Amino acid sequence: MTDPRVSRLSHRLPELVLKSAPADLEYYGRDWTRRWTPAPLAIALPSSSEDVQVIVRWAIEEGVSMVPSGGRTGLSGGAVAASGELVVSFERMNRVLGFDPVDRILVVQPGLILEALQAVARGHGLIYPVDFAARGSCSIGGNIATNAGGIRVIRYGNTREWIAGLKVVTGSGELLDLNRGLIKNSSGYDLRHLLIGAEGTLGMIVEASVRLTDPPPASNVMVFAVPAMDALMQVFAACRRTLSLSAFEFFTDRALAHVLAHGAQNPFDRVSPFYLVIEFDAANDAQQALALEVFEQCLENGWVDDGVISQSTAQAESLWRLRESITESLASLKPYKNDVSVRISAIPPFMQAMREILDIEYPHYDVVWFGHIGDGNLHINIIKDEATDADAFIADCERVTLLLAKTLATFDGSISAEHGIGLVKKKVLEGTRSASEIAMMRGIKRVLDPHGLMNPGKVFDVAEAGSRQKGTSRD
Ligand code: 2HG
Ligand code: ZN
Repeated sequence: MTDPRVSRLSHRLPELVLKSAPADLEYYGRDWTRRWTPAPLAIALPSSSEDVQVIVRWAIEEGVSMVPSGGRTGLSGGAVAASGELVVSFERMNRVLGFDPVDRILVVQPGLILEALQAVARGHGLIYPVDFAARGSCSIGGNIATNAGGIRVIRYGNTREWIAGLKVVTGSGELLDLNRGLIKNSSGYDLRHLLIGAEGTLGMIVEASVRLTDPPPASNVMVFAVPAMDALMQVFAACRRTLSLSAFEFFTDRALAHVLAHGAQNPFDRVSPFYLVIEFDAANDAQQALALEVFEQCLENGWVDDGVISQSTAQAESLWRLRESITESLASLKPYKNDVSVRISAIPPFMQAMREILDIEYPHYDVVWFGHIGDGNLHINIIKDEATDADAFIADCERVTLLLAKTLATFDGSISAEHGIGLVKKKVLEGTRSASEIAMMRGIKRVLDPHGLMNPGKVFDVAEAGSRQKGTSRD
């Protein structure tokens, strides 16, 4: 039997697509974290901003919380609906609304899949440069809500850099039209930037103006096998001095073992503890020659054991697969994910400090390091052993995350570089943001979401710990 609140919504918006079959609740209620049991009230699939406004007004009257939903590829539980929320899926709002070649701005709906957006940009002779492995499933709305980063941040920055305007429905049902594609706009607070990275806790993005840019020159990819942790950033310095980098990524032998077991091709004959994937401009012979010079310099200095430089597009793709398929190769093992960042200059001592903690704390788990080392962003995935049960494993990882957060604080780092806080990192937000910053965030939420219905329980609880809490997580 349909919940009477859902019937009233359907009555108010007869055209609205609503789903509440058990398989739909399961599918739309979870994200890639796979940790929480989905339990949404229902799924609404609006087709316009007006629909979203009607939904929010209904939610206020009924006191129903809402979870905005894109591709649900998030790794922090930001799109999880586990406590009777209405999931507002933007799946049907996935159109390109316009393109202006002078402004080089593409206006899109939030449900547009990143890969489709990139293809539209290429069709206009331009690119949308934010890119990552989940491109085929994640949506631009979700990318904006988490200020997603990815593999080319070193050259192009995060999603935030590319958002020229946003239309947003706030928690009071108001439609805001923020920045409107302007390059220059010094007229007070830039609310657009508050919404970017807010994980849907302040409002729902219903339209985005996305900036495009010129395609880069032809590039090439090389993978270096690196014998020691210390050498990683020596190689970085050498590459950055000489080459024009568009990606500088790393992974360990453990990550390689998982991707090889998952079907990737190993370009090396022997195992090294670390690997670097380096993408650089290679539009002519001189630029290619520079890459070889850097490689030789790294070999001479003992920073690199071996290396492979791609000779074709197919080989470049196969080298990229070594890095890009890590998440997928680990997915069935349900790893506990860390997504931490420090300033690039702090990477060597920070990695050393992390390694000491992890060696002591996780002697029996498989610890898989990889990430965007050229941006100061490390992903450390922890994989449970067979003997430990799932709840004990999470409890153990959360205990160690508190230790990591303390170490991060000494390096002025962040507990979430690009995945967001969601539910997974909520307990350690204080490790990264001061108490007064968090109090201000709560204040901002009260202004934009006065009824506390926008993705409640994500990032932080509405009420401070100790007072009555309105949250959705079971953690
Ligand atoms: C990546 O860089 C993604 O591949 C996913 O941010 C990282 O699975 C992860 O921990
Ligand atoms: Zn990443």
